[in-house]
Amino acid sequence: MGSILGKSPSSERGGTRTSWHFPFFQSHLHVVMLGLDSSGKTTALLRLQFDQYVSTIPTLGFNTEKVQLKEGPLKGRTFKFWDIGGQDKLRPLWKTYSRKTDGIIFVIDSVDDERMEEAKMELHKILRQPDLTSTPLLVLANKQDLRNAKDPQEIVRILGLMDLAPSQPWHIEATCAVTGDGLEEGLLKLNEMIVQKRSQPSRSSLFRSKDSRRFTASI
Ligand code: G3D
Ligand code: MG
Repeated sequence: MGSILGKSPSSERGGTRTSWHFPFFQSHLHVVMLGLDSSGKTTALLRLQFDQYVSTIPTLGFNTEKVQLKEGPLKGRTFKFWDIGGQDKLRPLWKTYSRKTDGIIFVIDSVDDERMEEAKMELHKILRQPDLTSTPLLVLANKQDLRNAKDPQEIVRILGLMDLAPSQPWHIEATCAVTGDGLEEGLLKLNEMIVQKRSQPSRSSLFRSKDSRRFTASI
């Protein structure tokens, strides 16, 4: 799995990937965090914000937090995260808060076999929104610390990520929100997809073939 956010020495990161990540002088990136209840959205957000594990209570509406990364290749980059509750009665909110978002993080509980199909249905439903069909998507295959966690390749298959619109850039990252493993790597990929999307002259020229889709499974 990836390293803990903010704990990796910069030398491990190569030290050269800096300014090209930030060609747009925008104060922050707007990112919504979606996923079924208890998948680990709030834990991931608090981990990013405080660089330590913070216990959560079920999110009744949404949390919003601005997080400026202090270390690593994205040092200085600010994300404004909207962590939307995942209980079924709150899911209608997803659409509202996803409008005009720069990126979507969809968190999966990798041991929750029973609700994978439900997660798939909700993911495809939200991505069918006309303004989201080319929005960069980061899937966090969370709870990889637990025995029986499905690996990212299996989750790609179950969620039908290969069937997403060709215009949809996506990436999947294995994570443990409790330790923070994989979160930084995932955000790096999301940032890259956002930057790439913005630097393209038109949406139609982006990610035309399946070959150009983002898929890695780092554990
Ligand atoms: P949500 O915001 O998506 O609804 P939460 O989910 O962040 O509230 O997390 C739900 C539960 O999953 C919490 O446990 C939390 O500690 C746990 N959790 C989140 N991420 C991980 C992970 O990567 N690994 C493990 N083992 N547990 C995780 P409780 O017991 O407080 O309900
Ligand atoms: Mg929550």
